[in-house]
Amino acid sequence: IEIQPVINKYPKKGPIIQYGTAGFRTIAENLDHIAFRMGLLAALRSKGKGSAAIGLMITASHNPEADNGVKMIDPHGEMLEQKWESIATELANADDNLVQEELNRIVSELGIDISKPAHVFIGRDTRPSSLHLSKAAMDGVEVLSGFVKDHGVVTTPMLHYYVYSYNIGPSNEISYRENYLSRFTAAFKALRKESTKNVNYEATIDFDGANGVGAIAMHEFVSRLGNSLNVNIYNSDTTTKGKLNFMCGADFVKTNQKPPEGFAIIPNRRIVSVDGDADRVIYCYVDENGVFHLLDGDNIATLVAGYLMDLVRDSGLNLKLGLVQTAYANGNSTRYISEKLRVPVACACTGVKHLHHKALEYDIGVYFEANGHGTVLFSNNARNLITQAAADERLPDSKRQMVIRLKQLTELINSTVGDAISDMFLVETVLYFRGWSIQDWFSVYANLPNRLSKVTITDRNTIKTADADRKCTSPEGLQEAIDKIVKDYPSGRSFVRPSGTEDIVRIYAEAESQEAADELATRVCRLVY
Ligand code: 16G
Ligand code: ZN
Repeated sequence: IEIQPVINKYPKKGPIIQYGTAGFRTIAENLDHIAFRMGLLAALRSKGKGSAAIGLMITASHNPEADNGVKMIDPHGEMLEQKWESIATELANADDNLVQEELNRIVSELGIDISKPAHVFIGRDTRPSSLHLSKAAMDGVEVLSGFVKDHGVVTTPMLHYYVYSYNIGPSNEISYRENYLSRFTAAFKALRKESTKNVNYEATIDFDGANGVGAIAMHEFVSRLGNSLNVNIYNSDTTTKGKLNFMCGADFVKTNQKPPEGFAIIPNRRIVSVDGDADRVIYCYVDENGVFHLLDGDNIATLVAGYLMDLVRDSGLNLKLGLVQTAYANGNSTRYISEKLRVPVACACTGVKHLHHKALEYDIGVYFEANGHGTVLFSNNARNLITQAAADERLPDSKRQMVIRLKQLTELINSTVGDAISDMFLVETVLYFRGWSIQDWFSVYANLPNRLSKVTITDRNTIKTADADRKCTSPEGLQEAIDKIVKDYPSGRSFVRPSGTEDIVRIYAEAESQEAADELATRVCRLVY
């Protein structure tokens, strides 16, 4: 294959770049060649995977509008296999005249049969640069004679779900989009048919779409929801330049501990914020005294895992349930879920792929990062047991009802990856069955005050961690020094890790008061600096 002329259309630009925690991410101007080369690589990956569809998503998620990114989605709708991350990094950084050679090397080393057809699904967020980058990616696929399916503007989890749907079986007549929208609305509505003691629950939310694709998707859901949930959609301006993720969205709310701007806040009303590609969700509210309250991924995790634990128990099914968190999970959430609710908790490294992987160890694996990214995985064993029990007429009604509810929940959840909208439906469902207002949910446990800081050092890779980011193994002595400081703070905890997405080191600290958490963070920052 002679592709040099096309390679030359997308000359390499910018500094060396790595396939990071969530793909390549940098300022949009430096991504043309990356998008193109990822098109090439996705085509090869598809050929090597028996022509299964591979996804390419153009997004920089919660990051500023001027950034963009490319990430690859594997056949089951999951993140790219780790071994391929370094292959992607090498291809992305190869000099223009060495790209062809690099491709040949990948083909021969991995024994890829390039005569096989390739299928690549491409999606993009609403960033001004995304259309252009998606075209570059398509060019890459097509130059290797791959078939492109351009899904246009979609949320990241939509594309993950499309890839998964295509690869699990014959695609049905209705479109991927319609299939996605109708599956989750149907499950949500079915769950609402059961009446409950929904004493404090009110079926109205204010939705903050971060002026991104989440707002577009939500508009489409709302037209299908009927009166099962009243969703007021705000921050849905996806065309005015500069508005994406600006003063709104899940990352803004979580990082600044403030409600989103862009609409009038109604006291005690649930506000649901998603990020720029709608794979994260954060709840918050402002009470009647004007005090802001945040319900982040930890709160969602405990809500969901606690409820699923009850269903498993009440249904009598023998299923092992567990929750996976990261080191950033608030210590009180971990204590509450493991000690009060008796749900086993595991800790994984930061980044969805690590949590996802760990969650596969359970029959029902719930995973959430504090930043609002997460989902629930059901093992095949769990799905089979639930389906069998749901059809078992000998089961007493009370148990059967719980089994059926579990089954409906498996249909409500997008297990391929964290999906802000599917997660929101899940939270709304649990609150509905619990009969809880957002204050009821908030008062379940109190977060320990915490501080997340960052410092820039010459080479962040000198910092190495183990034990799911909780221990620092290099430079020597740093961990001992941290331990020594932490001893000064009751309930204190602190750890440092190099960011996987920015050239900085992150420092997390929690303690019994905000002052103490701040002070602890500052002292640990000084150790790193
Ligand atoms: C990426 C990850 C997110 C993680 C964050 C950590 C995915 C899809 N996204 O956004 O899960 O929390 O990176 O960023 O994996 P950091 O390494 O800069 O702290
Ligand atoms: Zn995102």
